[in-house]
Amino acid sequence: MNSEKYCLGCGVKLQDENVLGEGYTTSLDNDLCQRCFRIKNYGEYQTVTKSNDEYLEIIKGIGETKDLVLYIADLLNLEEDITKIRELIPNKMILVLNKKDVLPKSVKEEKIIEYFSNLDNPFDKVIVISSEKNYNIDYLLKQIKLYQTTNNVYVVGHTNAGKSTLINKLLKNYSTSDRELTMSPLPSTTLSTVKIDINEYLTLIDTPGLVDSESLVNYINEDEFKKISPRKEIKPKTFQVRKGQSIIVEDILRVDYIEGERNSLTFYMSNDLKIRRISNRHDNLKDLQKRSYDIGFNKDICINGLGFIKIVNKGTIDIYLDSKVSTYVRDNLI
Ligand SMILES: Nc1nc2c(ncn2[C@@H]2O[C@H](COP(=O)(O)OP(=O)(O)OP(=O)(O)O)[C@@H](O)[C@H]2O)c(=O)[nH]1
Ligand SMILES: [Mg+2]
Repeated sequence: MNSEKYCLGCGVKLQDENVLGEGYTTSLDNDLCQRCFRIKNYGEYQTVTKSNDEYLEIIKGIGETKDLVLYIADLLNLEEDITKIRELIPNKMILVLNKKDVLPKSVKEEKIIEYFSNLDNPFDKVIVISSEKNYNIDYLLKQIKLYQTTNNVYVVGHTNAGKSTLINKLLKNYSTSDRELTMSPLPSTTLSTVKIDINEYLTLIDTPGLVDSESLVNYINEDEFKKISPRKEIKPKTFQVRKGQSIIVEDILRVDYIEGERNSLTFYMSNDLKIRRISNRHDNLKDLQKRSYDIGFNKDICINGLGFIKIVNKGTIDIYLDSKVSTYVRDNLI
C-alpha cells in the first residue's frame, strides 16, 4: 500500500509493496523506512542514487518563502561557488561552516569568518560550528532567533555537510522530543524535506543535499571512503619541496612541483591517508588526468572530497587525479 506517511528519519514516503523501492518498510505501522532502520540500528549503509532535480525544486520552493535559510558547508571541502545559493534564492541566509573539529585547533575562527565576509555576495552572517562536538551551537541558536522571520527555518547545503547532524544536535539541546533524523557518512541520506519542531517558536526543515558529482566520494570504494573521511582533528603534513620533487597521496593524487623557488606544501587531509614523497623518476599515478597550475603566493589547491593543499610560494604545480573530480585554487583559507 502507498501511504500518506513519511519516514521520520529521511522524509521519504513510506510504502510496503516494493522491497527494492525507496521508502520500503515491512509494515506501515513503522515510523522509519527500512534503510533508515538499518542505518540507525546496524550502522549498515545503503547508497541511494539521487538526481538533483528534487534539490532544485526544493530550493525554488524555499525562494518563494521569506523564511531564514541556514546554508551548511563542510569546512574541509568547501565548494568553489559557495555563494551560488545566493543567486538561486533571495532569502536571508546564515552560512554555517561545520566540522570545525577536523581542522587543527590552532586555526583561528576569526580568520575563517573574515575570509567569507570578503565575498562578493556575502551571507547575512557567518558562523563556524561543530555539530558533532557541540561547538558554537548555543551561539547559532541565538543568531537563528535574531534572523528568523517566521517559525520556519530551512537547512540546506551539499549532501554530507552535516545538516541532519546539526538538527539532531539542536533537538537534543533544546527540545524534549526524542526524535532523531537519520545521519550517515554516505551521501544522500536525507531523501525529502522533513519538518522538525524544536520548540513553539522554531521549526527546522531538513532537506536532501545537493549531490556533487565532481566529488571524489563518488569514485572510490567503501574502504577508501573511510580513509578519506576524517573523524578526528587533522594533523597537517608539511613538505618542503624543491622543483622536480613529487608527493603522492595513496593512489589517489600525485603532486609534482615543477617550477619555482623552494616551497612549502601542507596537506589538510584525513590522518588515515598515506602521504609521502616519491622519487620523481617514478611514474606513479601519471596515468591519471594531469592539471597544471601556475599559482601565486599563499594559495590553496582544493581537491573536491579529499581536502586541500596549502602552498606558500608561487610556482608551477602539476597534479594527477581522476578526471571526474574537480579542483580549484583559492587564497589560503587558514
Ligand atoms: N567531524 C565531524 N563530522 C560531522 C560533523 N557533522 C556531521 N558530521 C558527519 O558528516 C556525515 C554526514 O552527516 P549528515 O548529517 O548525514 O549530513 P547531511 O548534510 O544531512 O547529508 P544528506 O542527508 O546526505 O544531505 C556523518 O558521517 C556525520 O557524522 C561535525 O561537526 N564534525
Ligand atoms: Mg541529511
